[in-house]
Amino acid sequence: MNRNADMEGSSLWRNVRLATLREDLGPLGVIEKGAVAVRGGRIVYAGAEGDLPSDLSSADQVIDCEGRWMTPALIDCHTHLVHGGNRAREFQLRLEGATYEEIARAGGGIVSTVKATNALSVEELVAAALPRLDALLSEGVSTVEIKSGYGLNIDAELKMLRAARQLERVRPVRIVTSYLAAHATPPEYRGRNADYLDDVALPGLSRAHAEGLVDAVDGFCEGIAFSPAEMARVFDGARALGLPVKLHAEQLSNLGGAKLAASYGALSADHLEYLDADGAAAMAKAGTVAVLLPGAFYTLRETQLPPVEALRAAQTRIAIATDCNPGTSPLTSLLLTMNMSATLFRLTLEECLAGVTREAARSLGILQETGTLEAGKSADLAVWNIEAPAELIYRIGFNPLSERVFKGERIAR
Ligand code: DI6
Ligand code: FE
Repeated sequence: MNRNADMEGSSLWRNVRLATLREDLGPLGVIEKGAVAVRGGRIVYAGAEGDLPSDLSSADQVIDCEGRWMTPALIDCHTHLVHGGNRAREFQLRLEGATYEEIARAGGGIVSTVKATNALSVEELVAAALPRLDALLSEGVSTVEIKSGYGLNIDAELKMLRAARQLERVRPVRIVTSYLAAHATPPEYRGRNADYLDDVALPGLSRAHAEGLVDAVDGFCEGIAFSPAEMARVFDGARALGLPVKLHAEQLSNLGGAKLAASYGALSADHLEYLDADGAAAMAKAGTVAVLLPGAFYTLRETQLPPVEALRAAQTRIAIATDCNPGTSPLTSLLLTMNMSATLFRLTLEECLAGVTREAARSLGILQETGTLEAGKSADLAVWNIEAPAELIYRIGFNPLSERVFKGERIAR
C-alpha cells in the first residue's frame, strides 16, 4: 500500500468524514460522507461524495477511508525547533527552586542554548532538529514554523535559518521561517541592547533577507529581553524590507507588546498570558492572530491564564502551537498541545482544531495555500482513526493518525 502518488498523478479519498475547517460550513466545517479529489498535488474537490463531479470520480489512486475522519494536515505555527543541546539541567534546577528569570539573569537560560547552538554546523543543526521534526510529522503535521534566535550573531542567525530551510529538503514538510535575532542580548552586549540592534539584529536581517531566508520577523518583548521601543526599531527594519512581523508578547508581564505588534499589522502576537482587553481589541482590529502556547505555560507552572474570554469578546483569531524550545517548552506534540489548550485554557474543540489548522495558517500568512480542506489549496491532509473529532483533543499521549498527505503525496505513518 501507500504507493506514492506522483506530483502529476490523481487521487481520490472517498467514504470519508471531513472536518474541512471551512468557516462557511459551520462548526469544524463538517461534511459527512465526503470525498477529496487531488490533481497535481492540489485539492480540486472537497465536499459531499454524492456531489463529486463525474470527471473526478476516477483517479490513478482511489482510497476508501472506511468512514475515517479527515482534517487539514496540522500546522505548528510557533517553534524554536532548530537548536543545539537541551536544558534538562536547568529543568532540574527549577525543580530545586530556581525561577526561569533567575536562571536567565545568571547567564543560563537562552544564553546557554546559544552556546550549544553556535557550536554546531548547519548539518549538525539539521541532524539535531530531525528527531523533533519527525515527532511532529508523525502526528499529521505538514507545516512547521521555525525561528532563529539562538545564534545572536549574524553568522549564527543565518546558520540557523539555513538549517531550517534545509529541513524542507530532507523531509516532506513546508517550513516557514522567522528571524528572531531580537530574542535575547548576548553576554558581550549585556546592557547595550541598542548597540546589539545596530550591530547585529538589523544588519543581520538585511543579510538574511537577501539570502531568501526570512518569511517573517519576530522578537521577544519582555523585561529580560527587548522593550517595545526597541522592538519598534526592529519592526521598522522589517517594514523597510517588506517583511511581515510577529512578536513574543505579554508572556511574563504586560509591556503592551501585542498592541505595538498590532500597530505594525503583525501576523501574530504569541504567548499573551498578561494581555489586557485593550491589547486583545487592538489585535482583533489589525487581524493579528493570538497564538497561545500551553507548553510554556505548563513548563513554567504559570498561573496567569491567557485572557481567552477577552480574546473571544474582541473576536481575535486564536491559534495554538508547541513553542518547541529547550528552555520553556520541550514539547514536540501538537496533539498534546490541543489537549493542554482544552484542559488548561478551556479552549473549545472548534478553537483547538482551528488553532492547529486554519488559524495557524492565518498566523503564518499562508491561509491561501493550506489550513482548510478546499479546492485550490495544497493537498495537505491528515486521516484519523477516530469516531469523532473530540478524540483528537481528549486523549493524552495517544496518536490516532492513519495517514498524512503532503502536496498530494501519501506518507506512511
Ligand atoms: N519565549 C519563550 O518561551 C522562549 N523564547 C521566548 O522568547 C524561551 C526560550 C528559551 O528559554 O530558550
Ligand atoms: Fe517562542
